[in-house]
Amino acid sequence: RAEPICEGAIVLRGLARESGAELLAQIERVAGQAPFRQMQTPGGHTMSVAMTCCGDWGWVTDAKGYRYQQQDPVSGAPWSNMPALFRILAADAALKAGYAEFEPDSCLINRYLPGARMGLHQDRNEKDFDQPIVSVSLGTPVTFQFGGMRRSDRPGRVPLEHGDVVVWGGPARLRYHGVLTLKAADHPLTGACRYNLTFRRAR
Ligand code: MD3
Ligand code: FE
Repeated sequence: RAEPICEGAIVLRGLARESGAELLAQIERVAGQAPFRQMQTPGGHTMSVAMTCCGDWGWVTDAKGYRYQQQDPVSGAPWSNMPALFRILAADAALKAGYAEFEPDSCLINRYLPGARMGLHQDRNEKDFDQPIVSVSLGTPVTFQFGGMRRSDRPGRVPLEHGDVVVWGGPARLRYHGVLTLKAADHPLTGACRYNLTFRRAR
């Protein structure tokens, strides 16, 4: 059920599985307000992953850089509220990993189609690195990569499936990580898609 990945990181296998259908219904609601879009990196590349956000602060990237902001840059409107189910799931996972009272103010929703990937990077746009990050995988399986504190550290691999939840904190919080290219597959709830919910305390 709970598998340590490295110091400070733990996978809670299947924790979100039974809420999968309701989580997907909420993703559709959020995407109705702020449709999935492939954003531009500061280097001018289009991300292969499509993203949307909910909560007080949404993570965005464009030519000006990576940042959190309260308005959707596409519509200018605020992001939609974080669904109660999202907040409860994130807090429950964090508690199980030893972090009491995790109150995320940001949920980034990543959508991977076959061929999409996320290269090794650090999550460092948040204010307080003592706050953990909770990640929920839905849909088709993928191989997750976690490296060290330097991009050049050779990464380890963890398979992540529908319903798996990972909590990263403490000494793992600033590790490099990424997602290998999504393979073609079929999931009864999502078809060919993989979704990842990333819960963070931005401010
Ligand atoms: C390991 N997303 O959006 S979240 C991201 O599956 C991102 O979409 C991945 O990385 C995805 O930034 C995985 C898992 C994650 C998040 C933060 C971490 C892993 C982490 C911070 C440190 C180490
Ligand atoms: Fe990340």
